[in-house]
Amino acid sequence: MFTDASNFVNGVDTAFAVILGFSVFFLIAISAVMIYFVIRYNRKRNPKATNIEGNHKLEIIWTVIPTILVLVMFYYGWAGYQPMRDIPKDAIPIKATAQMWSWQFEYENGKTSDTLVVPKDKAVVLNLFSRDVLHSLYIPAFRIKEDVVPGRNNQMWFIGQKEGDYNIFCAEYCGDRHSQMLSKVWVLEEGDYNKWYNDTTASADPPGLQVMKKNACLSCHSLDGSRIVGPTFKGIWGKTETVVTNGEEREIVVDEAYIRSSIYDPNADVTKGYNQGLMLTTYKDIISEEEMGQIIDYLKTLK
Ligand code: HEC
Ligand SMILES: [Cu+2]
Repeated sequence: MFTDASNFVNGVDTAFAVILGFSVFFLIAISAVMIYFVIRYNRKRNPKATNIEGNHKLEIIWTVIPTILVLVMFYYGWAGYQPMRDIPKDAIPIKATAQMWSWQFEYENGKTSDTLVVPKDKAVVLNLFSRDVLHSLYIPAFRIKEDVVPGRNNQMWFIGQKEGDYNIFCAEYCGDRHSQMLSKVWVLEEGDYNKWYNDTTASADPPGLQVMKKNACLSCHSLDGSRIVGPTFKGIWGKTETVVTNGEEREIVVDEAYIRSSIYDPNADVTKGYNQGLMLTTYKDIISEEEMGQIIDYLKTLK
């Protein structure tokens, strides 16, 4: 737990230890004094209570000492936090996109990955975007967390200092499968990183599947027949289905036009038994005509 996985571990852990230290000290000290008073001043030993009125010396002591203690805690908190806001100019920029319920990382050369791969000992800055709702990118081992807010370009940065893989969580409740919004950071030696970065061999997945993985379609639609948030894609092509259009139920056969409208205008026909409004209101700006064709070709193969 206490490793130097990133450049922020020390600062955050020091602040944590200082505050925890103060808290434990006062827990013990206050409890001890309380127990002592209960015994020393009980009715038998001290039948007549003394009424103390005003004591300037005491007032000053119990104002000044806690003020100093609080400022000490503030100092360590600030010293740990401030460097997080100070993003180095030469940091490697990576675009991090959050969407219900997956992460997507895009590099300067256009390479995309659902795992965050970074070189060891190099500053990396994540430019955070959300396609839908509030998320929060949290890497506990690195001691960093930053909200991902739609319409706002938050940033976070770090230096991975130890090779290995570390968990990424979403730390802002974002709906049904929030707890499955998981990924990893891989910190690689620079040589391995460059090899990974420059390897642009196409993935072995069919193009339609790649498009759907990239756009997190599969966090709501299964390929194996199971129901997640939306209907499964297994056997979808040519299926007869009941949909609700403007409040009216009607039967349709899943064809090209129906799939297009389900993606470009998801709320027009809502599959019976499912909630509307879960897909983005339209994928028009996200999925191109070419990609739409690839998705349709792929869905045809899912018997
Ligand atoms: C956040 C969850 C979610 C995501 C992400 C999502 N969908 Fe959906 N999708 C649904 C739900 C719920 C329905 C059923 C309600 C409706 O028709 O709007 C649906 C319906 C559909 C349908 C109609 C299915 C049928 O059997 O009638 C298609 C086709 C579809 N989605 C394709 C996609 C594609 C392609 C993507 C990725 C670009 C995607 N969806 C992303 C939740 C999602
Ligand atoms: Cu999330």
